[in-house]
Amino acid sequence: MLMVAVHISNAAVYKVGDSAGWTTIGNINYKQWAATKTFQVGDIIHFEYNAQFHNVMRVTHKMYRACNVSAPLATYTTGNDTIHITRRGHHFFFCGVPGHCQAGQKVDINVPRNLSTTASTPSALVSPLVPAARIPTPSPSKAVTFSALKDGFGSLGLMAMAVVVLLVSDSA
Ligand SMILES: [Cu+2]
Repeated sequence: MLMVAVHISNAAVYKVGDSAGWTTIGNINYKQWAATKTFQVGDIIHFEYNAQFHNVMRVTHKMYRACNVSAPLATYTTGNDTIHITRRGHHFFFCGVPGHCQAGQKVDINVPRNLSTTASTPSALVSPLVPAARIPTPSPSKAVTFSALKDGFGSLGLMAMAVVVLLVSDSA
């Protein structure tokens, strides 16, 4: 449950093309646009465009490279589409109107697979040198140790430890 909260707090909304939006006008370099962003799971990709002239198709890498509009994985046509990023890896989109993909109206939203989602957490807390198995787990036989820990670290320290346990198990 804590992880969900962490992800929501880190989620961002990215408007593709920024103020220009999703268009063929102005030769916007969507590759450059995407390269300046650090996408994460939980983020929202917002395509804003004139639905009379454009659309959004999510496609495979092969279709993306070839601008092949014949079998999109998904098609969005409202002109105000929000797409939730729910997993890591590449997410390929282009405009399915003939000629638009070839003209550069295509974008690859890449959520790095090994990106730490804990950039805002002090690095000492997420050191990969601490194996998850060696973090003490509370059990009846260790109740004394555990309460001593609690007294030593205070509730904030315990919360931080809980976060570490969750993060380590998440990235494993
Ligand atoms: Cu278009």
